[in-house]
Amino acid sequence: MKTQRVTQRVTMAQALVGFLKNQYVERDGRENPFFAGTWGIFGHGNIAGMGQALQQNPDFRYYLCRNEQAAVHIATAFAKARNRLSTFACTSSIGPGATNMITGAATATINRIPVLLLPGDIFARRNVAPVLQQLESEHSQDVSVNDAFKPVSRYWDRINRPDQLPCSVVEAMRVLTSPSQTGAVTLALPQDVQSEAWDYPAEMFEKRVWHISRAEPERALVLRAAEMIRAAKRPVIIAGGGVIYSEGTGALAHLASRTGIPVGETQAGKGSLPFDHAQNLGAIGVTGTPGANIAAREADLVIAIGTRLSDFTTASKTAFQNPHVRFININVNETDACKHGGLPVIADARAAAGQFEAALSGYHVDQEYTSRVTKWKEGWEQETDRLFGLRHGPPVSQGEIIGAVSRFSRAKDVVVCAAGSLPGDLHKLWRTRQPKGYHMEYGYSCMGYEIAGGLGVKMADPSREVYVMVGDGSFLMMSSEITTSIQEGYKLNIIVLDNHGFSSIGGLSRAVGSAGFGTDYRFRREETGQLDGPSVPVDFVAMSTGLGACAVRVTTHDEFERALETMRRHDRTSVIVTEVDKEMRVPGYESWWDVPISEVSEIESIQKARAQYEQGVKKERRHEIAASAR
Ligand SMILES: Cc1ncc(C[n+]2csc(CCOP(=O)(O)OP(=O)(O)O)c2C)c(N)n1
Ligand SMILES: [Mg+2]
Repeated sequence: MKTQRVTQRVTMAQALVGFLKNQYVERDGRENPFFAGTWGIFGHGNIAGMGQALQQNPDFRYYLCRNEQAAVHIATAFAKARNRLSTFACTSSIGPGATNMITGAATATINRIPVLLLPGDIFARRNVAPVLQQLESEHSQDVSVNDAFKPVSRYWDRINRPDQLPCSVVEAMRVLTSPSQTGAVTLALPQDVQSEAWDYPAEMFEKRVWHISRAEPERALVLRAAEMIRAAKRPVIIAGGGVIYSEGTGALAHLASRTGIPVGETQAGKGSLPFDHAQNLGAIGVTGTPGANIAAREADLVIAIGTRLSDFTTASKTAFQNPHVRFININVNETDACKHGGLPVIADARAAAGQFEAALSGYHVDQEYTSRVTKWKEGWEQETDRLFGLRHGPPVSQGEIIGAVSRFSRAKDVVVCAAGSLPGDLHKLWRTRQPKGYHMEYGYSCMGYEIAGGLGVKMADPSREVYVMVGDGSFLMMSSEITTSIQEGYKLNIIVLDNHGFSSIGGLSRAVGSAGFGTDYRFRREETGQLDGPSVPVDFVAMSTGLGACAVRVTTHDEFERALETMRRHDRTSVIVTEVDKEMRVPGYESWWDVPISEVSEIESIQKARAQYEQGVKKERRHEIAASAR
């Protein structure tokens, strides 16, 4: 019997769009399209290829943004809010449009969030080179700016011939839908090839469903881990983003309640438990609560679930000071699972939490530990109330603004943030009531993520109010997607906390003995030649209204609360600008962060800071070579 191979003669770009719109994912029997469309900006490097393909596929929606970096942040935030079960593609022209996406790619990859990047590229045909915006190289015709995506992508390919596409898109989907490998995937699309036609196999355009697996933990390791836990006196759980992405928050809540093991949350893991869960000690690490950090310091066993154990979580490896501390790492990713010489349980967080609970039946931490956990929690609630209750200034304190938003927002609402002093304060203070209520990009802590990210979060679930909390520095870096939110009809609630510069890095500068050098937005003074004049005035209200939002400036706490009420009634993106007192900080609690200080300096404050620093470094531990779990 003869079988006829069915093909469709379409361009490479048309084939790509035709393929992408038919990709679905399924987890636990729930199925959805993987791509919600494409973000981008057209230029000569994609308008005739990708642009034309998108034009003839209106069911694969094209979204026009203001900055390609923002496009990637929108896609990343959307995917993070959807627990990595759907995302966007991002198309750009060649050259600057493409390289604008590199920061976004790094943000996505570091946070382990899937995004598909489709930068235009130089002619594969070569004969007309150098084309506009082409980076020429003397030693190779096969180099373009898109090579710079390689280290920040989990998969990278350049489609130099149309018939390469089928192999490449399948690899791209494999990586994007892999819980352990996911991140930015880059397919560089030479401008000429995008428009070239080929006879693509028709199967390429059929619906395809990618199963997203839940890796079960190995039985022997569960039993070994259970033995370690039963032998432990002071175990502590660290909950990372993996708990939330795997929808394992309920399973973790059971495990913690049944065993009494307290839980500290990382930035990505905040919301793993409701803030008032009896075992939730809140934030852990550099920006942690006293309870979580003391529990970590004394712990003889750390059960890390779905976390990369970054320096903010481990307080630069000073967080765990018990000389006998051992680690159990539950993670889909082998590298993470093997960190700190831990027992590597390579598994989905939800699957593993369930199995751990079963293997630990009858086990509970002792009464003394339980009452300490209760005391820590009570102490922390009081401290939070104190900071929320401050009636400082004006200028008001950042803590009381967080308090006002936290009280005003509903359980379902989402707070979005990324860089500056807000992430630390929010990590400590925000009272998360639902797993997706706290959206912090703190893998890359990328200034400029906030508003773009807020838009991605809103698109992921328009029924939730999104509160974007953003510093003046981040706002000045990238506020342009306010206009995009207006264009698309997605309302954002944006709160700009203006302290005329960098509270975070300014504070750090003081802590390292450098007196805030270069961290304030001030005029340059002729007498000193330095940026130590009066503050440079910026009208954030005018900026916001100029971009199409409603906006108001407030001064007092009461005005701020009233503005929140008014904001709720607005039907489009709305901005409240408030000055905050840079010096009225939320303190740090029982933690440390390694920021190396000049070993030699003429300045006395630096010498002092260095001496203190050397004491701090001495506390750093080398868990990875302790091999205690083996
Ligand atoms: C793109 C980018 N550039 C630089 C930094 C380093 N950085 C971290 S926080 C910060 C200052 C942020 O200022 P602002 O948004 O006003 O927040 P504040 O520190 O005042 O709370 C800087 C420069 C960064 N995280 N991201
Ligand atoms: Mg600031």
